[in-house]
Order: sequence, then C-alpha cells, then structure tokens
Amino acid sequence: MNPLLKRRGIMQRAMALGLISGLEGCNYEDPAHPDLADRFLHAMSAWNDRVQAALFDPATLAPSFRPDQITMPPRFNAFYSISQVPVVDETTYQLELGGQIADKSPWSLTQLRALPQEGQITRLVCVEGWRVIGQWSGVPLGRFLHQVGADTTCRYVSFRCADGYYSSIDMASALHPQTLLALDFLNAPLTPAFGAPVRLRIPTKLGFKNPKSVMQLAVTNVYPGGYWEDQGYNWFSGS
Ligand SMILES: Nc1nc2c(c(=O)[nH]1)N[C@H]1C(S)=C(S)[C@@H](COP(=O)(O)O)O[C@H]1N2
Ligand SMILES: [Mo]
Repeated sequence: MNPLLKRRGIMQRAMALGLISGLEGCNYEDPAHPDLADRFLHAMSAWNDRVQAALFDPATLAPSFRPDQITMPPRFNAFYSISQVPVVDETTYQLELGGQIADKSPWSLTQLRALPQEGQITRLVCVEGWRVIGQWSGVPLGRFLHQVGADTTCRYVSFRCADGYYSSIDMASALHPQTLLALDFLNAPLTPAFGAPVRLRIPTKLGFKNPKSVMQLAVTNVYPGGYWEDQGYNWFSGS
C-alpha cells in the first residue's frame, strides 16, 4: 500500500481511539518526509487535546465496578522494572505544594489522612493495551485544592514523583469528583510498587496520567507536559 495512505489510516484509527501517538510498536516515521510527518502529528495531537478538553464533561463519571470484579493480583507498570521501585520514607514524607496556591505548607501523611476520604472501584487502562479494576481511596483532589487555596482558574495541575516521573492534568479533570490523591489500595496503605505513599488516581484518564509516589503538586498556567506526554503520548488522554 502507498505508505502515505497507510499512515493516514493508522492516524485515523489513532484519532478515533483518542490516542494520536506514542503507541509502542506503531511506527509513524516516513523516512522521506520525517519533519512533515512529525509536524503534522504534533499539530493533530494539539488539536486532539483541545477537542477532548472541550468534550470533557466534568459531571460524567467513569464506570464503577463491584468488589468481585477487582483484578487480582493487580498489575504493576512503570518505566522500569518492579525490582527498581524507589521506597519513600513515610515517616518523613511531605507532599510539597507549588505554583498558584495560597497556602504552600507541605502535607504529612497524618495530615492527609485526617481529611475526609473517599473510595472508588474503577478501571485503570494502560495505553499499552491492558486494563485492571482496582479499589482506591484517598482525598478528593478538588477538595484538597480548595482547602489549600489553589487558584482553580489556572489551567494545569502538575505532579512530580519520587522516581523522576512527572505528569500533568487540566484543571477541569483535577476538580472531577472521582479524581483522588489516593493513599489506600484495597483498604490498606499503598505499597511502594503501586505508588506509596500518595498517588494520583484519575479514572477519567489513561494509566500514564496516574502518577505514583507523588512528591510535589503544583498549580500553573505554564504547560507542564509529562514523562510520556513529552515523548508524544496525547496529553489529554481521556479514557
Ligand atoms: N511514578 C510513576 N508513576 C507512574 C508510572 C511510572 O513509571 N512512575 N507509570 C504510569 C503508567 S504508564 C501506568 S499504566 C500506571 C500503572 O499503575 P499500576 O502500577 O498501579 O498499575 O502508573 C503510571 N504512573
Ligand atoms: Mo501505562
């Protein structure tokens, strides 16, 4: 098949899935026109982000599941293997706050646990082609942002993790009722592999937008990108 037509087909399917690029194993490279292909993909990805953000309904909930539907055992994923997971000292842990937040005092785990907690049984969908159902609980991010005096008119909330991973989400998604600063998995504290002591749990977005072992949270109007996002994964990535 004409490689141009073939690429167009791939991109149409990727657009339909809301995943314009970054699927491992898919090669969009056209050796004859690398720059054009790259520029086109970036433009399409930015367009796709804007459309997805416009279509996002802050009141629509991601599906919830029954306890007997929880996937056991859970499935680990990171940009390294499970034997290399960093362990965060929970006794000295403090969630650092930055950017457009009135009260930037850091939060210990004891303080976070003293806030009202909410739970969910939802699905985590990885862009690599697998999904798991899990039970997470913790502090609703929207409530936390209001508590610390975040400027919720800002566009982004960004996250930095113990392993150097980072990601960011749009403010509407941050304020969504199912978006949690999760502390527990299956009613027990998160383990290091699954994001101890605090991870973002956002069932309205793909797995890679669920940063684990979050050390810093910031509110900003400057596009923060993310570990996979900067390598071409669609930034909005609603699931
Ligand atoms: N800190 C950190 N968070 C991360 C990642 C990572 O490599 N480091 N990988 C992401 C990806 S791609 C996925 S699919 C989910 C997997 O979460 P799980 O291990 O709880 O299944 O974590 C996300 N959060
Ligand atoms: Mo993922």
